[in-house]
Amino acid sequence: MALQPILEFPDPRLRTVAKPVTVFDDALKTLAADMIETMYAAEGIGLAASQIDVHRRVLVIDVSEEKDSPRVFVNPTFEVIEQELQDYDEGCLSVPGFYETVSRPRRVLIKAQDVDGEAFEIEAEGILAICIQHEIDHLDGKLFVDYISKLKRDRIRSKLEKAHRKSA
Ligand code: QAP
Ligand code: CO
Repeated sequence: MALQPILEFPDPRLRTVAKPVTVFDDALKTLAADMIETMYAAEGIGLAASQIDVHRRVLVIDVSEEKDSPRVFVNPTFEVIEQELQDYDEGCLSVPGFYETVSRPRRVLIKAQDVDGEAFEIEAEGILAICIQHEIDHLDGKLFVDYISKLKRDRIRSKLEKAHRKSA
């Protein structure tokens, strides 16, 4: 297993639309394991393959208290089952240090495959519903900062660009 570097906003590679997974092989299992390791090391609750520059439709999530229940979603999609929105102060491992309120549907039906290609569905609400929608956005090249004002987004962009210049 190997820790992978996480791309940070405004890296243009984060705008890539990920392609569906069609082959459920050992390379996919290694990718999922690397993503889980990388998510835990960064103290995140969710990570999309796009964030480690792999443009395939894979994401990992662990919203458990004990951080002992990683879940892998391959080719995930969702349907809204309750139009009601919930606000949450979202963060992102690709936008470190910044949190902004985003509104998303409160309850969703998630359809995905596991690492063996087995299809499954789960109903999600609360933080899991928010997290899965946030991570599927990554697979479509979208970031939570796309939902806030351009003024706030540009401010975050310039602060992160400055931090990247300093650490380069
Ligand atoms: C996405 O986000 C998410 O800024 C996952 O300095 C966000 O794991 C799902 C993190 C909100 C549900 C609700 C962010 C860690 C982690 C940071 C994350 C940071 C360190 C973000
Ligand atoms: Co994110």
